[in-house]
Amino acid sequence: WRQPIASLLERGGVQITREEIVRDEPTNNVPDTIFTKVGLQLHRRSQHPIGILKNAIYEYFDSSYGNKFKKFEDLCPIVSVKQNFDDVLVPDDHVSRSYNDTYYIDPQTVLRCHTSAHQAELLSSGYKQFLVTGDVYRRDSIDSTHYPVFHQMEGVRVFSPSDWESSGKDGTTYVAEDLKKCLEGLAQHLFGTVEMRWIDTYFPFTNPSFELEIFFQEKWLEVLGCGVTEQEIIRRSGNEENVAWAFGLGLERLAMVLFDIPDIRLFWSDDERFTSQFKEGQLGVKFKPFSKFPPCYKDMSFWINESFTENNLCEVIRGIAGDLVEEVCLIDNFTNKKGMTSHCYRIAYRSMERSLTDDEINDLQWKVREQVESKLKVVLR
Ligand code: FA5
Ligand code: MG
Repeated sequence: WRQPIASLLERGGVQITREEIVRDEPTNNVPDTIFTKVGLQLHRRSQHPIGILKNAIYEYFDSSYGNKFKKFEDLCPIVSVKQNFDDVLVPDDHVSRSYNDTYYIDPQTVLRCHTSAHQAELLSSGYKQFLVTGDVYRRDSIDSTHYPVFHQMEGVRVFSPSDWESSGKDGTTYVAEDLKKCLEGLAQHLFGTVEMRWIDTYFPFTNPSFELEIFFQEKWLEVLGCGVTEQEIIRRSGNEENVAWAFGLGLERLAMVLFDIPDIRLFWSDDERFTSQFKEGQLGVKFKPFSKFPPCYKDMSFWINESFTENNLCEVIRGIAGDLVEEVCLIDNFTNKKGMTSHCYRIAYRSMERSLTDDEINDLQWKVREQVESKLKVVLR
């Protein structure tokens, strides 16, 4: 199932041609490494940790809300800028709209960067409780918990005045409390007990907004964002008097905690030593690493220019090394008297499946140096 696609992509109900995504036009920034992931729909594989987790979350919602949540898991990941940003009130100058953060197919069309892209339309269609699961795409840095393609589940629940009136609370307070109760219940359903905390945050489409973090491998890991839906979104959907909550879960992050999966790249592995460890419906199984091959570190320093960004660097490296790159980390940064800024990055190469030879890594690093220089127009030191 990981065969690169020649020209037509027809999997999991998504039918897209390569030309539709990787277009030869200046505004298109979708590389082949991303195109080959479109349509794979890990969330619809019942033996894959992402699919197992999705089903466990469905189970929680079905049993807590008597099957009232309508489920969508096959909405096309190619959406308009309007759906992805405008409809959820993302301001015109918000960083997430930039070509540095989002994959653009053309100036009006993107690979969705969150499942929130479907919120407004579903609300306008009259759905009051729904879950949207899907693959989402982001230009991002490289480490064990970030990947340019990952999966989210969006949940939305709309309340009408009769739901909160008798509580003596205002709609927003009531709905925010219900949201936290719902997600704490979900965490308990999935984990039993787990160390977690709420953080106040900002999203353009919710107010108030929160993030949930879970303690994992000695660090706090952000697993979801949520909040009370901005009233403007509700108003536009024609339910002025109602109040709603919404959340967006990062399924890989939750699955990492749940199954003890140490690196996000593993979700894309078709190595049987990974895939055979997971069974449909089995939630508690802890992943047993079948290898921990030593990483190999390579440093590179260069003078940056105005257009340099870390996301561009990471994409060049990913384009050459694919999933053999584990982490890209800025380890030194200084500006000289002439005002030139130098960055030194440490690249960690490591395969999840086998040991890499020195020759192989040197060859990768050589190509990385070449392309970083030619594509990013930086000056190697
Ligand atoms: C959002 O995407 C919001 N749309 C979530 C939301 C929905 C908020 C509805 C309010 C209401 P954020 O960018 O924080 O928020 O991403 C949500 C989750 O996706 C994160 O908590 C994290 O678990 C996961 N995530 C984000 N970036 C990556 C990445 N590069 N790799 C893997 N998981 C990621
Ligand atoms: Mg976040």
